[in-house]
Amino acid sequence: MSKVVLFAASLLLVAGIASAGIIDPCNSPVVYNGVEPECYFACPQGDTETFNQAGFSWSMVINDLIGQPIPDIPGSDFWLIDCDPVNNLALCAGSASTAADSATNDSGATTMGDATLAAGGCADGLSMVVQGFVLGPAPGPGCPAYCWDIHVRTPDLDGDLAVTLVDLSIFATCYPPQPYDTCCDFDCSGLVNLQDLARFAFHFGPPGHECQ
Ligand SMILES: [Ca+2]
Ligand SMILES: [Ca+2]
Repeated sequence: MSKVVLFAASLLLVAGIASAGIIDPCNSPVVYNGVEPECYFACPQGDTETFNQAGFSWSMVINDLIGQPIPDIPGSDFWLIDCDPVNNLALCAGSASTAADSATNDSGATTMGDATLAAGGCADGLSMVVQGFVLGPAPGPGCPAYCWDIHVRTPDLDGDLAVTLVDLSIFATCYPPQPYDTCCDFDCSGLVNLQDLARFAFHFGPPGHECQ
Protein backbone atom coordinates (compact mmCIF):
# COMPACT_ATOMS: atom_id res chain seq x y z
CA MET A 1 0.00 0.00 0.00
CA SER A 2 1.41 3.39 -0.94
CA LYS A 3 1.96 6.12 1.62
CA VAL A 4 -0.77 8.18 -0.05
CA VAL A 5 -3.32 5.39 0.31
CA LEU A 6 -2.30 4.82 3.92
CA PHE A 7 -2.63 8.51 4.64
CA ALA A 8 -6.07 8.62 2.99
CA ALA A 9 -7.15 5.59 5.01
CA SER A 10 -6.00 7.22 8.27
CA LEU A 11 -7.89 10.38 7.38
CA LEU A 12 -11.07 8.39 6.81
CA LEU A 13 -10.56 6.59 10.12
CA VAL A 14 -10.10 9.87 11.99
CA ALA A 15 -13.16 11.33 10.23
CA GLY A 16 -15.16 8.27 11.25
CA ILE A 17 -14.11 8.55 14.89
CA ALA A 18 -14.84 12.29 14.85
CA SER A 19 -18.34 11.63 13.50
CA ALA A 20 -19.19 8.97 16.07
CA GLY A 21 -21.64 10.17 18.69
CA ILE A 22 -22.55 13.38 16.85
CA ILE A 23 -26.28 13.51 16.14
CA ASP A 24 -27.25 13.27 12.48
CA PRO A 25 -30.60 15.09 12.41
CA CYS A 26 -31.17 13.95 8.81
CA ASN A 27 -30.78 10.28 9.67
CA SER A 28 -32.71 10.17 12.96
CA PRO A 29 -36.22 9.15 11.99
CA VAL A 30 -39.22 10.38 13.97
CA VAL A 31 -42.67 8.85 13.69
CA TYR A 32 -45.60 11.01 14.78
CA ASN A 33 -48.36 8.81 16.20
CA GLY A 34 -51.51 10.86 15.78
CA VAL A 35 -53.71 12.73 13.37
CA GLU A 36 -53.09 16.06 11.68
CA PRO A 37 -54.26 18.69 12.16
CA GLU A 38 -54.14 18.24 15.93
CA CYS A 39 -55.13 20.73 18.63
CA TYR A 40 -53.22 20.94 21.92
CA PHE A 41 -54.02 23.20 24.84
CA ALA A 42 -51.00 24.21 26.93
CA CYS A 43 -50.39 26.52 29.88
CA PRO A 44 -47.15 27.99 31.24
CA GLN A 45 -47.85 26.09 34.45
CA GLY A 46 -47.83 22.81 32.51
CA ASP A 47 -51.12 21.74 34.08
CA THR A 48 -52.91 20.50 30.97
CA GLU A 49 -53.24 17.08 29.31
CA THR A 50 -50.12 15.10 28.46
CA PHE A 51 -49.56 14.45 24.76
CA ASN A 52 -50.71 10.86 25.27
CA GLN A 53 -53.89 12.05 27.01
CA ALA A 54 -54.47 14.42 24.10
CA GLY A 55 -54.12 11.47 21.72
CA PHE A 56 -50.71 11.83 20.10
CA SER A 57 -47.05 10.99 20.71
CA TRP A 58 -43.73 10.51 18.94
CA SER A 59 -41.27 7.64 18.51
CA MET A 60 -37.75 8.45 17.41
CA VAL A 61 -34.39 6.81 16.82
CA ILE A 62 -31.30 8.98 17.19
CA ASN A 63 -28.31 8.04 15.03
CA ASP A 64 -24.88 9.58 14.71
CA LEU A 65 -23.09 10.76 11.57
CA ILE A 66 -21.80 7.26 10.82
CA GLY A 67 -25.27 5.76 11.18
CA GLN A 68 -24.83 4.22 14.63
CA PRO A 69 -27.55 4.61 17.28
CA ILE A 70 -26.75 6.94 20.19
CA PRO A 71 -27.79 5.51 23.58
CA ASP A 72 -28.24 7.37 26.90
CA ILE A 73 -29.37 10.76 25.55
CA PRO A 74 -31.39 12.05 28.54
CA GLY A 75 -35.12 12.58 28.04
CA SER A 76 -34.62 16.19 29.14
CA ASP A 77 -32.48 16.79 26.02
CA PHE A 78 -35.58 16.52 23.82
CA TRP A 79 -38.06 19.35 23.34
CA LEU A 80 -40.46 20.91 20.84
CA ILE A 81 -40.29 24.23 19.02
CA ASP A 82 -42.69 26.34 17.00
CA CYS A 83 -42.17 25.90 13.24
CA ASP A 84 -44.91 28.11 11.84
CA PRO A 85 -43.82 31.35 10.11
CA VAL A 86 -45.20 33.60 12.88
CA ASN A 87 -43.21 31.65 15.47
CA ASN A 88 -44.61 33.09 18.68
CA LEU A 89 -44.74 30.07 20.96
CA ALA A 90 -43.06 30.91 24.29
CA LEU A 91 -41.41 27.98 26.10
CA CYS A 92 -40.97 27.83 29.88
CA ALA A 93 -37.23 27.50 30.52
CA GLY A 94 -36.70 26.75 26.82
CA SER A 95 -35.63 23.15 26.46
CA ALA A 96 -37.16 22.28 29.86
CA SER A 97 -40.67 23.02 28.55
CA THR A 98 -41.17 19.34 27.70
CA ALA A 99 -39.16 16.09 27.59
CA ALA A 100 -38.95 12.64 26.10
CA ASP A 101 -40.29 9.77 28.24
CA SER A 102 -36.86 8.27 28.89
CA ALA A 103 -33.24 8.34 27.81
CA THR A 104 -32.49 6.73 24.44
CA ASN A 105 -31.93 2.97 24.73
CA ASP A 106 -29.18 0.87 23.16
CA SER A 107 -30.97 1.17 19.82
CA GLY A 108 -31.03 4.97 20.11
CA ALA A 109 -34.80 4.85 20.54
CA THR A 110 -37.14 6.75 22.82
CA THR A 111 -40.65 8.21 22.82
CA MET A 112 -42.35 11.45 23.79
CA GLY A 113 -45.91 11.30 25.11
CA ASP A 114 -46.00 11.35 28.91
CA ALA A 115 -45.01 15.01 29.17
CA THR A 116 -47.05 18.16 28.91
CA LEU A 117 -45.89 21.31 27.16
CA ALA A 118 -45.29 24.22 29.54
CA ALA A 119 -45.72 27.16 27.22
CA GLY A 120 -47.51 30.37 26.35
CA GLY A 121 -48.24 32.11 23.08
CA CYS A 122 -49.76 30.35 20.09
CA ALA A 123 -48.35 27.99 17.45
CA ASP A 124 -49.55 26.29 14.27
CA GLY A 125 -46.77 23.75 13.90
CA LEU A 126 -44.26 21.87 16.04
CA SER A 127 -40.80 20.45 15.32
CA MET A 128 -38.79 18.01 17.45
CA VAL A 129 -35.40 19.05 18.79
CA VAL A 130 -32.70 16.95 20.44
CA GLN A 131 -29.66 18.65 21.95
CA GLY A 132 -30.26 21.63 19.66
CA PHE A 133 -30.63 19.62 16.43
CA VAL A 134 -34.02 19.98 14.74
CA LEU A 135 -34.94 16.54 13.45
CA GLY A 136 -35.74 15.82 9.81
CA PRO A 137 -36.04 15.07 7.08
CA ALA A 138 -39.64 15.62 6.17
CA PRO A 139 -40.54 14.87 2.55
CA GLY A 140 -38.94 17.38 0.18
CA PRO A 141 -35.55 18.32 -1.23
CA GLY A 142 -32.60 18.55 1.14
CA CYS A 143 -33.23 17.85 4.79
CA PRO A 144 -36.22 19.95 5.87
CA ALA A 145 -37.27 19.56 9.49
CA TYR A 146 -40.44 17.72 10.34
CA CYS A 147 -43.13 20.33 11.08
CA TRP A 148 -46.27 18.63 12.32
CA ASP A 149 -49.62 20.35 11.90
CA ILE A 150 -50.26 20.73 15.62
CA HIS A 151 -52.10 23.84 16.77
CA VAL A 152 -50.95 24.89 20.23
CA ARG A 153 -53.30 27.20 22.08
CA THR A 154 -52.64 28.73 25.49
CA PRO A 155 -54.37 31.22 27.83
CA ASP A 156 -51.10 33.19 27.96
CA LEU A 157 -52.07 35.17 24.88
CA ASP A 158 -49.21 37.68 24.98
CA GLY A 159 -46.64 34.94 25.56
CA ASP A 160 -44.95 36.47 28.60
CA LEU A 161 -45.29 33.09 30.35
CA ALA A 162 -47.89 34.17 32.92
CA VAL A 163 -51.67 34.36 32.67
CA THR A 164 -52.49 37.90 33.79
CA LEU A 165 -54.91 40.79 33.33
CA VAL A 166 -53.13 41.60 30.07
CA ASP A 167 -54.19 38.21 28.71
CA LEU A 168 -57.74 38.80 29.96
CA SER A 169 -57.86 42.08 28.04
CA ILE A 170 -56.59 40.33 24.90
CA PHE A 171 -59.13 37.53 25.34
CA ALA A 172 -61.87 40.17 25.61
CA THR A 173 -60.88 41.49 22.17
CA CYS A 174 -61.57 38.12 20.55
CA TYR A 175 -64.67 37.07 22.47
CA PRO A 176 -67.92 37.49 20.54
CA PRO A 177 -69.15 39.86 19.27
CA GLN A 178 -65.50 40.79 18.71
CA PRO A 179 -63.86 39.23 15.60
CA TYR A 180 -62.65 35.62 15.72
CA ASP A 181 -58.98 35.07 16.55
CA THR A 182 -57.73 31.53 16.17
CA CYS A 183 -55.34 31.92 19.13
CA CYS A 184 -58.34 32.47 21.46
CA ASP A 185 -60.03 29.30 20.19
CA PHE A 186 -58.47 27.02 22.81
CA ASP A 187 -60.16 23.82 21.61
CA CYS A 188 -59.82 24.64 17.89
CA SER A 189 -63.58 24.30 17.52
CA GLY A 190 -63.83 27.07 14.95
CA LEU A 191 -65.48 29.52 17.32
CA VAL A 192 -64.73 31.25 20.60
CA ASN A 193 -67.41 30.57 23.18
CA LEU A 194 -68.05 29.60 26.80
CA GLN A 195 -65.90 26.47 26.48
CA ASP A 196 -62.90 28.64 25.73
CA LEU A 197 -63.84 31.15 28.42
CA ALA A 198 -64.00 28.34 31.00
CA ARG A 199 -60.49 27.20 30.09
CA PHE A 200 -59.22 30.75 30.29
CA ALA A 201 -60.88 31.30 33.68
CA PHE A 202 -59.35 28.14 35.17
CA HIS A 203 -55.81 29.17 34.24
CA PHE A 204 -56.36 32.87 35.00
CA GLY A 205 -56.73 31.88 38.61
CA PRO A 206 -56.26 33.53 40.99
CA PRO A 207 -53.35 33.25 41.06
CA GLY A 208 -52.60 33.46 37.36
CA HIS A 209 -50.77 30.40 36.13
CA GLU A 210 -47.11 30.82 35.24
CA CYS A 211 -43.95 28.78 34.64
CA GLN A 212 -42.95 26.67 37.62
CA1 LIG B 1 -49.38 36.64 29.62
CA1 LIG C 1 -63.50 27.09 20.80
